[in-house]
Amino acid sequence: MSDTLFSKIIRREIPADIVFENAHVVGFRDLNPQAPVHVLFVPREPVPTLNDLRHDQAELAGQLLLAAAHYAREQGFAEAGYRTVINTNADAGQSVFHIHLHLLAGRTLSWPPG
Ligand code: DGP
Repeated sequence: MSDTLFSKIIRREIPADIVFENAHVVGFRDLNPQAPVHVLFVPREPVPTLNDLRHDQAELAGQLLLAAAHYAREQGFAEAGYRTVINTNADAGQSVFHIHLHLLAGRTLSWPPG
């Protein structure tokens, strides 16, 4: 499996503002934030896209969601609300092929998204 920018962030080979870490997931601030809070939650295991996630990796998806919810509670915006997004491939604008969950918060988020 190819190495990604996000694997390098996880290994601390390139800098990032890491705000969450556990055995399964690392969370760091997006370089190009789309909301006052914009954190990317990335599994340590480098799955390229949601299409590549296997059934035996189902726990990985759960860990991403649980990490985001934990962070939202810890930071105090869980009740106000937040959005979680996984972009997959070209039509969704995926640019880094290491699956990641965007967490956006800190403003009212419109729907439908662009
Ligand atoms: P996506 O479009 O879903 O693949 O989102 C990739 C996000 O990654 C995008 O919002 C910008 C962010 N990003 C790209 N390069 C870097 C980087 O080097 N550091 C950080 N912190 N974020 C990055």
